[in-house]
Amino acid sequence: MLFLIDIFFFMEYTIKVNKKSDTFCKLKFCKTLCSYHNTARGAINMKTNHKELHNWIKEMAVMCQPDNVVWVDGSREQKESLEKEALSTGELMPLDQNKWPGCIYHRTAVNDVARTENLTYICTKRKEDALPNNNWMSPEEGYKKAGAIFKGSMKGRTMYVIPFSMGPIGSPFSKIGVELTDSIYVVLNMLIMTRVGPEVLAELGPDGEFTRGLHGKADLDLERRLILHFPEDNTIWSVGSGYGGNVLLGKKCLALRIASWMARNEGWLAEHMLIMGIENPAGNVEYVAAAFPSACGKTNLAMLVPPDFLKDQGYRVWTVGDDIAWLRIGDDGRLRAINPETGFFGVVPGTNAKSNPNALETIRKNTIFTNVLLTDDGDIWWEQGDDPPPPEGTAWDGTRWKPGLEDRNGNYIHGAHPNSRFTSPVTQCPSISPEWDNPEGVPISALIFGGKRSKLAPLVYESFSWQHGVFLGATMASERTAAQYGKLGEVRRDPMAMLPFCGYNMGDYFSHWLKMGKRIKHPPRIFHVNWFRTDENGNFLWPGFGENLRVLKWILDRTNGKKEAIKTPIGYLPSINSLDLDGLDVTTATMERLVEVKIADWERELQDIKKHFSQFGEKLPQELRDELHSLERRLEKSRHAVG
Ligand code: GTP
Ligand code: SPV
Ligand code: MN
Repeated sequence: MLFLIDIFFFMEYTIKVNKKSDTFCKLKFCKTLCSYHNTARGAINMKTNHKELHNWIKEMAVMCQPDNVVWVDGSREQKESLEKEALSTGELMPLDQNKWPGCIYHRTAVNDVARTENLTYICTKRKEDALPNNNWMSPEEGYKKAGAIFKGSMKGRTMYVIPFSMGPIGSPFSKIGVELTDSIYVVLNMLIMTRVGPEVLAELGPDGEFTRGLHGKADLDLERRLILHFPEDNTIWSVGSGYGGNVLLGKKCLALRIASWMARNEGWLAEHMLIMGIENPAGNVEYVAAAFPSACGKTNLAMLVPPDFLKDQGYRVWTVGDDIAWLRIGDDGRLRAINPETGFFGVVPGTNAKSNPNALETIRKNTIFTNVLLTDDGDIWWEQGDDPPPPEGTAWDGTRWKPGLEDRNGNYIHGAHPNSRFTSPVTQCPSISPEWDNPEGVPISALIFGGKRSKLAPLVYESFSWQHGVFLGATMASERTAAQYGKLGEVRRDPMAMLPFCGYNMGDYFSHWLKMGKRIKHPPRIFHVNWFRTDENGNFLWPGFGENLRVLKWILDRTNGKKEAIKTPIGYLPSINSLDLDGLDVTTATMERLVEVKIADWERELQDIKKHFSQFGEKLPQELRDELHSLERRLEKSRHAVG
């Protein structure tokens, strides 16, 4: 019988189940195994003789017991038929096709609207390889716990097999994954976010390395939800969720947590960074990559529209990526970056013609909208968009909604969830860079860290060296906003914006960054920005959005040795005169506050950094201790100088 199974598995998927195998199918588990060959429409080209891949799919199917196994081939026909199916079951909802051509709507379960960091684990043999920045479980326990939830969870459902590439197929940057999922919503998102199709299997060949991703919705019970990463097995198991970052396994799970592990072993960097090109009036394009924590403005910056004053001079911005960057040292001795994704999974609320016109244009067609407000005539709406609220509709949680609704405590009730998202192809973005899928990546001139700091951090400053830049990244922090739980304004350290995404011990991660710097012949300079400094009334001092280009201009001028800077204890700062502020309505007094370095505040910050560093113990690289002491000395000196 085993022999029979093997024969079947080496056959192409176009072969229909014949009479003989029909009897065979009556045997235990064989329903699943036979339908493995019984292809979906359009999956004709999905052939592979990768034995390990077949064995793994078989094993997972035996565990999850789906009724069918269907290969996803990236074809338009299959996409359309899956959409139709999901619309018929209510998994997706239609939108007015005149207003939103090619767009569909999805609502997640009410308890399933954001990544669940508390249920996300790194499962390594040794605990210290994952701590202190991750939840840890042993691989045995992880497989056992999640396995018990997966067991039989796909009965009555179809298991889709999605072979995908993160990065251009065949690029030295790229990695291949295969996601098994019982969610059509996941399939449709993956088709936008990653490269899917027979080319991926061809690239994989008979024995290529791939990330094994298993996702199952199970019963969407918060108590039975686990997002597990097994970096030693190149495996991800995600069960009990249907929300973006938990289930689109190519994104945070592979492209950051698993990839950061691979990157350390292979000598590159996998980062939570946008990538953008800035074209000057002479037509030269220079690229920067920037790491800001979730919901701190990566998508906005990546799609920046220059203010008229700079546009008229000939400045242009090119979007390469808005969330993830994979960086390698090129033959030219520069750091080069690719965006491994092919889509944007962006925050909807707050997207309007003023804040992000390019995003607005991007999401007009062929977009999946998740958890925004749905009107009865197939239109959608979100807070801080351009349109006034509709008289009524259905909110993200499925309840009836109308403007002015308040809860018992008088709080505003949202129509769209604050973390509602759009999924759109990057190619629809008006500012998409012609280099966005260059398999060699783009050369990076500057790396930028940033977060929301209402008080402390100046608008922009430059590190003294790569090592000092790593210190800036390792100590960066962001304040909790009203939308997050925890104490309002409380500072959370989020090194390199990777706290929820670094798949291994963060002390080792800092060491890896330091090592990388030594290997790059022409390293990019490292900067820190903060668009979020406020006045006493909580108003932003800096206009932000398009005007951020003025800061990027200063950054690039610095990397080209063109602008003077003022040396302060925390780094190099621009003098107000060195920033191009023409045509900008910001007073000199405000500018002075934006670049102010208050020594007393930084001394308090220093104490907090010490606490932050102490959690890494022995793993904290000596270089970062040195940087801490140097900062302490510079602050002391400066305090004495001031008197
Ligand atoms: P993730 O997709 O979760 O990783 O988020 P992101 O980093 O891409 O954040 P996004 O660009 O979606 O922005 C989040 C919020 O920051 C939005 O509410 C924006 O309005 C706000 N924001 C972005 N840029 C600026 C800025 O320059 N100034 C101010 N004041 N707010 C900004
Ligand atoms: C983030 O939270 O950083 C996101 C959204 O980009 S998710 O894909 O859910 O992680
Ligand atoms: Mn993100």
